[in-house]
Amino acid sequence: MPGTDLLLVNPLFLRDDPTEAKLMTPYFPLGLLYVAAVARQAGYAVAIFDAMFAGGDADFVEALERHEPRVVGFGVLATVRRAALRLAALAKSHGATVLVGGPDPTARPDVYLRHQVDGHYVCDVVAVGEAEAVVPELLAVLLASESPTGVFGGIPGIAYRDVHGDVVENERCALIEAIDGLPLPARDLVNWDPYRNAWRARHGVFSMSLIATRGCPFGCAWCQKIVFGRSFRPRDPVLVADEMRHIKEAFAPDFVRIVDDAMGIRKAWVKAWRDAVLEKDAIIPFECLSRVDLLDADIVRWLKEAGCRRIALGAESGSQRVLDAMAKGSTVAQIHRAATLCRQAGIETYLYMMVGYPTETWEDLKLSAAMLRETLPDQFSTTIAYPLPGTAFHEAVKASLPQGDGLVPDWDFTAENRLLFGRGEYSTFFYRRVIRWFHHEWEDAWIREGRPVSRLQWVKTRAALWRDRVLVHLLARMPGLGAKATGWQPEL
Ligand code: B12
Repeated sequence: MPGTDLLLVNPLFLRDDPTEAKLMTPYFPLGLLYVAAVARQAGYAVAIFDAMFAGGDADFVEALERHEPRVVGFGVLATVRRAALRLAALAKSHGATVLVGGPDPTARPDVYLRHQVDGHYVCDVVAVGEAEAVVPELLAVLLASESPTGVFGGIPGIAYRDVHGDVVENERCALIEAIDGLPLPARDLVNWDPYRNAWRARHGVFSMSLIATRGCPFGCAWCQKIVFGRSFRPRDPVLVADEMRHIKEAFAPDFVRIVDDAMGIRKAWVKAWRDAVLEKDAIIPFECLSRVDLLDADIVRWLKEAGCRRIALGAESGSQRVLDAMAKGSTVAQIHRAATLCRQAGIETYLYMMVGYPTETWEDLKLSAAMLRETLPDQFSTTIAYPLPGTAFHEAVKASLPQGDGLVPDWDFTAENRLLFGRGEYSTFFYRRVIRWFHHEWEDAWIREGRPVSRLQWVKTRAALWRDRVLVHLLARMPGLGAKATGWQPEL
């Protein structure tokens, strides 16, 4: 499609991200599909370059040559910033105007706007926050001008360099209240075959994503709410059911991930949505995220009736003291209760755990391990706390850093948070061992609960558990071990 107005890019190369490649649960980012949909609705020719299964940068160059886009737009999370900036330089060298958006550029537009390759800037403009409000107007201006300099003055919701090269952030657009008026994500622009194949080969099911409500009013100190704010904006539950019906007919996924920050914020909404899904025969087995303090027997039952197979819960820690330090607003008792409610309803639980949050001690980690043994989630994952800009956690970490060394933590790979902002007692190495230890405690607890395993597997798990127990106990007594090994990366 030569002469494409807007080429939208998902810059996540699975081949370059060992964590994502191992998980193999690829989702095409919904945000980009919303941007594509509004741009198309406004009459622009839109195409997509998806790095997910691409072989490398040469594929992107080929896409640039095929589409000859006037504007190239990147949707960026912190984990793919490097790749996005690398591809942005290629887009620029092909004469395109470069637009970036998504949570990371929203949180730190200056990092993108100041980034140079061979003395040339690679990003022209950042869309800050929810981009549906700004993209049509911005495209009109960009496509009407020869050069992207000096044309941004009156456009809200963007950041750019002014004629002096200074970064300017215009007033933000208000959060979109009329979200039911937005077009459906432009899923038809994506080639789903490699997604379907990868999912089915690894997991036996193909999963797609959708969003039913935007935002979360809770205030966890580490959560970056830079795009949706502390808002809660549910879509009309009937329209969500319509979208599910459409997805079912058009793409036939075996599973859906509802990416809302927290299901169950408004109880009546869940009931209305469950009714609509049943009425429209729109059931697709799904998983969603929630908070342990939001679930009750009604909500869990309605979710089950609407097709829910798994609920991911932000448990984070088995220590009330740590939960309070995170401003989590929930209790350890509620974690136990939520796990029991889900089990009784026949819904799997997936717990998100976090280690390394400031003030966490060895005693707290032991409480987390015990909580995993007692609640027995069907799955769980543990991340090492990472301070995202725009969060209270980030502010606290920044304040505790030695001033003036010009170095900040960086995040090259998902969950491989090599941060580890020299604030705590323990090193990344220690926390990585803790993560393995948690895993073996949990595995052992399941075996004791009666999960059938071979004799060999049982011996292996016991051996790994005792090795990890000894190791983490020893490391816990040697604070600082390995701390220097992680180091700091200069800011891009
Ligand atoms: C679903 C989800 C996932 C899924 C799927 C991601 C995907 N590819 O779809 C999975 C589980 C894989 C995942 C993984 C991770 N995630 Co995640 N995830 C989410 C979640 C819950 C929803 C994302 C979503 O679809 N939102 C709905 C869309 C409509 O919103 P949006 O993406 O923000 O898009 C809007 C704007 O940002 C903007 N926009 C977006 N793209 C573009 C592009 C252009 C050109 C423009 C102009 C505008 C624009 O306009 C969009 C429409 O309004 C968000 C939280 C949230 N509320 O958004 C976290 C979130 C995006 N994830 C986050 C994190 C930290 C991660 C992980 C690093 C976690 C980890 N430790 O492993 C990994 C990284 C994965 C990777 N390598 O890329 C952070 C991002 C922080 C950051 N600054 O980068 C978030 C914000 C959570 C949080 N509150 O802290 N995630």
